[in-house]
Amino acid sequence: MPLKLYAHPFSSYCQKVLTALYENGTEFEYRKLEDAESMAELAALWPLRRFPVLVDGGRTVLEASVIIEHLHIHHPGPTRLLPDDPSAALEVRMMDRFFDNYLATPQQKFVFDRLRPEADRDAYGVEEARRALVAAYGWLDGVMAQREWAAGGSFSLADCAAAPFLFYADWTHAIDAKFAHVHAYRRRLLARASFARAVDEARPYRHLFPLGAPNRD
Ligand SMILES: N[C@@H](CCC(=O)N[C@@H](CS)C(=O)NCC(=O)O)C(=O)O
Repeated sequence: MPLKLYAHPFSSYCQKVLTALYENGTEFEYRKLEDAESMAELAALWPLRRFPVLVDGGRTVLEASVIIEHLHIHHPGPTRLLPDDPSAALEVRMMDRFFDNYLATPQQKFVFDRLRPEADRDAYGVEEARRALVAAYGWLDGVMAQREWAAGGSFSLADCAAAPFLFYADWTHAIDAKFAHVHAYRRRLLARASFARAVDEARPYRHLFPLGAPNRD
């Protein structure tokens, strides 16, 4: 039975999983959430309706990081997205948590705020998110001064997370030019074939970006 992925091409968390799937040429059935039928199936699987969701046989797997861990265990390929060494794997998971919690979460705050009715917007919360993003860019710049990929020398789960979150974070609150290591890392991620494919598949949806997609990348 093929893997089924419920996802939307423009979603950052979906691109995180798509990057992992493309990295290893893993076959799957793409249940695109722009189709009402796929959305109804997603709602039946996961009432919170957040995506991506993976179905592998009788098992429903939630959360992008856990989906990638599932792929690593049950559908491994040439790119080992988690190292065998438990201590090295901890570094990958720590960086993955950094990208989810301190890049994706504040970045989504801007986007979700813009989607609210104007009277319900949260200027204070958005300013907090902006400060968090700037602090995260600064911390990451120091880390990436020494590394090619997020957790060291090889592409991993953490890079699958970094790629879409840095991509959209720079659109949302531009990464200052002084963070040259973050910019160089973002360029390496954009040049990686697996992520470049996810970006290309999402091009037709750029008009959906509520903050106005810049004409680049
Ligand atoms: N913690 C979830 C987050 C997933 C998430 O936030 N997905 C967004 C799309 S990028 C979503 O489902 N948005 C729809 C909504 O919030 O209703 C994960 O790691 O997969």
